[in-house]
Amino acid sequence: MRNDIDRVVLVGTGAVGCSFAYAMLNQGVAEELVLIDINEARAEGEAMDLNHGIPFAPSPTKIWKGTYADCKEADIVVITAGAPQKPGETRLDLVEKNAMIFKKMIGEIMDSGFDGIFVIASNPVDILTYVTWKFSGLPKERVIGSGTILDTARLRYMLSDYLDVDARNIHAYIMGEHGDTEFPVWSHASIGAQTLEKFMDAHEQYNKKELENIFVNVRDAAYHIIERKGATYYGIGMGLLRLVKAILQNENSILTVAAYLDGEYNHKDVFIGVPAVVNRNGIREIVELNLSTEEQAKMDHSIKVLKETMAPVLD
Ligand code: 6V0
Repeated sequence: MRNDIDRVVLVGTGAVGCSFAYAMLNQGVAEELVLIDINEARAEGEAMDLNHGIPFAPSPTKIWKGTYADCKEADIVVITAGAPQKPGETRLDLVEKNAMIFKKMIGEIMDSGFDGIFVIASNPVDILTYVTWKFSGLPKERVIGSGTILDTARLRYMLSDYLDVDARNIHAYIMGEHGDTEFPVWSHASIGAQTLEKFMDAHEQYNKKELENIFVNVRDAAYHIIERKGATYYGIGMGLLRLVKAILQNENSILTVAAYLDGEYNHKDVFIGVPAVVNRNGIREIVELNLSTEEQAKMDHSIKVLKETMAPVLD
């Protein structure tokens, strides 16, 4: 790591990786962006194409197709490599395929002398974040999964659309696995500083039964998008940019990311989507909400499913 120049290495220049790279260039958040992909021609082509946007960017970013040796001086390595979900396939179906890819890839990155922060987006993200932590040997604070950052964004957008309030004023989280067992934390949702419940009570056109439909649409959004266009990438690309910016600019922002639980929410030894304070050192702390009994049961279930799925790939 160097203190003067921010370098981000992106491994996986597919749809998600390039949406993130494009967002990075547009917001000028780092001086250097290195692109790595097993398909080297693709990484090279993407670097060329992105470079041609530099005259229009807010500040210059040096972008090139690199190798794992470039990770040595990286502040952050973002991983979006791997097989994507096929129609009808759950994120957990991807586990074995992507865990194998990850073990090899993390080894190569660590061999470079990398000593920064990992940001993982490949699915199943909670499990691959654990695999990254285990095989990198880095402290838990410096391995972060995108977790439910996208699901939370989807919830905020859909609530904003229903309630006709700016999504930036909707404070509501999706927690748990980034996948079928995730859950909304209605007990701590607010619109500005007012509870969601009070806000809805004050407007007779809103029906609380609609909240369940909104959550189901959030949970199943990836399936709906994949059915229509084959993949999802813009939302997560912007979510990754938000996370990387929170790290590089030492923001102490609260984001729902996959973080390592060490007793929080009554669980240990698992990475899962929880609100956490993110800064230049990675995860500063996990924000522990006082979940309702029902929400805690959903968290317990989500962790049980993750641990059961993860066990065979950790040997
Ligand atoms: P894609 O467009 O197929 O891109 C994947 C890229 O990874 C390709 O360019 C591959 O060549 C490359 N790749 C594969 N194996 C290796 C390897 N061993 N080393 C280097 N590069 C490799 O997929 P897409 O970009 O759509 O998705 C990438 C991952 O992100 C998948 O696992 C998705 O499931 C996951 N997503 C995660 C989301 C989240 O919220 N965390 C959201 C959407 C997708």
